[in-house]
Amino acid sequence: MTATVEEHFEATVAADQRIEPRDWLPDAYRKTMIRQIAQHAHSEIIGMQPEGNWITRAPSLRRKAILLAKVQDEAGHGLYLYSAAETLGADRTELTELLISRRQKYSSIFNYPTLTFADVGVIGWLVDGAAICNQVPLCRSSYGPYARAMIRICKEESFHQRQGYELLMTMMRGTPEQQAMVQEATNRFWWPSLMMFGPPDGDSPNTAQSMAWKIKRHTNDDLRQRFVDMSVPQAEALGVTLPDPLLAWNEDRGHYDFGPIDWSELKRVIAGDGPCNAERVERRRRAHEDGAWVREAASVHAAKESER
Ligand code: FAQ
Repeated sequence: MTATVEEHFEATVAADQRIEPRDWLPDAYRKTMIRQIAQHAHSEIIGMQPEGNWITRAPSLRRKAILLAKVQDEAGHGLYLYSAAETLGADRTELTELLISRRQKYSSIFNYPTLTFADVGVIGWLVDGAAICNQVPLCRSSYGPYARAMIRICKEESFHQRQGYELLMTMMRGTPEQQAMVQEATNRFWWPSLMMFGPPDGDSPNTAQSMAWKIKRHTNDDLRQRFVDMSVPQAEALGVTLPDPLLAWNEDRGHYDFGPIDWSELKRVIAGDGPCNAERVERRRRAHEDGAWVREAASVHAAKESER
């Protein structure tokens, strides 16, 4: 007896194989996948802005070249992810419209300002560190084009994390003022980095279904704990203090305990009321409008080419 398309889908997920664009998939799976990939793509594109703020003010040619390369990688990740969303039938122009009209989300972390050059290092260390922690398991996500995109993206994120950590190591070997800048940037980014993993499991409406479909491989809280465990020894090696007096090794659990997260702050930032939400979206909208002539010219050129 031949399997129905539904049975084929269920069997593929159960066998830990990949769902591909040509396969039948439930509407709700498609919707969830488009939502997650689009939010991820938007995060990469909006995520260029906080660090982009420092390209013209990098303290040396070497730091400028590194930062330029990193921000370009983020653009590449965004485009790569929009392509993955297109394999599900999403339209890239529509996704951009949804972003700039604030009907689709992007990561809360990019709504915080970058006040000093130490922020560039701390974003690499903590924000890219959190991104890697979250995204390495997504290399085994059930949707093939997304899982494959994650492999390449994670390789580049590892370079991003290292460049941030190396920058901070250099600053920590510098003057007391430079050391203070690193500590102050760490203080500002620590809690928002923990929020990147999403709401606590009990308040995460999407986790159960996404885990059942093997879109997500771990819960938000599990990944957050993994990130804390990973970051504490890195902070010690660096010589900075993480801004949490309750952070302590728990022998019984085999993990670090940490203090309560201010979930009202995450809710506020996701709802659009973070320190830089308006500025980030407005800048993206302006860039999209300024680029309209390029898209028009490219379409006219493509039409002429196909006529020939
Ligand atoms: N910010 O039910 P859940 C990067 C939303 S890394 C904003 O738990 P889910 C690299 C969530 O979407 C950052 N919204 O949802 C880089 C959902 O919204 P809904 C991007 C958040 O999907 C580094 C609602 O709350 N990484 O860009 C946040 O199961 C440096 C309920 O939450 C990814 O996107 C948040 N922090 O789990 C670039 C990774 N948390 O239903 C530049 C892929 C939750 O209203 C510089 N995504 N929400 O649409 C994921 O792994 C998941 O989507 C989670 C959320 C874990 C983010």
